[in-house]
Amino acid sequence: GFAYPEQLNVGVELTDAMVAKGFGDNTALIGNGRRRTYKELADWTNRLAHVMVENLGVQPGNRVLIRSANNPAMVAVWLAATKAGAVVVNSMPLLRARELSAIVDKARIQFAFCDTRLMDEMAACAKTSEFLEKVVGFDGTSNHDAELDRLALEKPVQFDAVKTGRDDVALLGFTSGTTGSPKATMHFHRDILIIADGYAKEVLGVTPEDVFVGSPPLAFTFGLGGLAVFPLRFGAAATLLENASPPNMIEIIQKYKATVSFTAPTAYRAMLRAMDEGADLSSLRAAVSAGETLPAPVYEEWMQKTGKPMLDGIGATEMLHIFVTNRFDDHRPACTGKPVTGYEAKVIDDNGNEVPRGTTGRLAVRGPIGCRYMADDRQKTYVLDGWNITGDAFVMDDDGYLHFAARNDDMIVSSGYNIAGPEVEAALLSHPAVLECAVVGQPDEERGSIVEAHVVVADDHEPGEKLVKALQEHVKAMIAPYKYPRSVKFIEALPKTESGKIQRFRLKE
Ligand code: 3SK
Repeated sequence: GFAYPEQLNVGVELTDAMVAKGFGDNTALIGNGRRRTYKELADWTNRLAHVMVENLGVQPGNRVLIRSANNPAMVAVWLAATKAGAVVVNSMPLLRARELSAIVDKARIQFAFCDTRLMDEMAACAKTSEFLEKVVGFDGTSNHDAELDRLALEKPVQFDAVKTGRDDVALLGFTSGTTGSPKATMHFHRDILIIADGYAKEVLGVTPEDVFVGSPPLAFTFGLGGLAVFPLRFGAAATLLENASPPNMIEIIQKYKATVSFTAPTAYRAMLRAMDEGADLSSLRAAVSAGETLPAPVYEEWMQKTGKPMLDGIGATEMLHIFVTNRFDDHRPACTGKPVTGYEAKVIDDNGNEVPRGTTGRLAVRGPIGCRYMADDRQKTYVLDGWNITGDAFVMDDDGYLHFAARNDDMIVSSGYNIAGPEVEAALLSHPAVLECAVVGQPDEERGSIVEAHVVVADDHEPGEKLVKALQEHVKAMIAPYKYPRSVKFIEALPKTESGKIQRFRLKE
């Protein structure tokens, strides 16, 4: 098991405690062309925490939203708010006002810290919110040219962090689920250390010499773990990229000799092609793949080119991070591996009974971190008898290895983004030309899946290329642009059951 003191503040553990352990001069964060040591990060976060408490009135337990792309300032603001005892929601930079409002309302957010470059949608959300009290800008480029930064420069570099308990909630991880309405999952201070002391230590063997790189947003717990918690827990360095397109990642890997990468198969494919063109990615000692299934050819080509396995893993926002994974010395193609030490896994049928090996069923896991939905009925069906019933269908082979079969719900995973089909449908339905619609995921070589909309056109509108473009633009304007349907098909009527339920599976055929 994991033993942590009763009083624990993860913000302190990842900064001041690292300085006390002798890592003060190690590089902690690299971003916006600058390096920050652990000592600089500790000082920075302490100054910010002073502002949050003294100038803004943040109290322990207050809910705080952070809106930013991945950059060192976002990490510093997260750690500072945690030191101030706040409960933090990290949000994605592409979210629009209506998506932000859903999060703000669900979590009753009182304070928002927003990269000044992303203020428009935040301000639009604040205008209508009954919960938000203060929206304060910070400078994501780390030039200290915003309100939060300017106030921080006046503050001392020591801060008496709030004495949170190890079982106090530190973080809310948002997941849109199948309905598109956001659900918050609560994570304690200790949970954030467990993912590092469990998975990152056991499977990756992180050392202070490591340099991390990757693409998932810090707003997604996959990214927060892989690009902030894991490096900072072990005195390693994290490179943070606002634009983590494959070419940018490849450049950073070569420039900083990155050793551990966290991304999805789409980006690994691009890295393999770059290697063909002469890119030297030999500094990478660990390549973690999650968010989409890892196709066997990508795993095999990586193995052949680097001599090392790509580490496929599966996690969930509900469980904070990866709970089933391949390992350097224990891995197979088209296989997600075995539970992380401390976790158990089984495959069950709809009645909760374990199915025979070789049979597809729902993956259920239990271990040191469990799902806690905030005020959501789904808790009753997600956690049964201490087992967390994930939304994924798996097969366990005769040797106990787990193989992904399908997602049980309507989530579409495209280039590592989780997109709830019903949310895209709602956006489409608000266009006057759409009478009815259904959105499904279609397999795609590049992106794993793409969003495909099947649309029944209203009488007075003409189906055609012009309408496809108009619908795509409409969705991009309503919700985060990455959710737009890349494929739009017009049909006479949607396939439905006798009781009127749309049969989405028939649209996939
Ligand atoms: O597998 C995933 O989608 C996931 C979700 C949250 C955290 C970590 C991972 C790998």
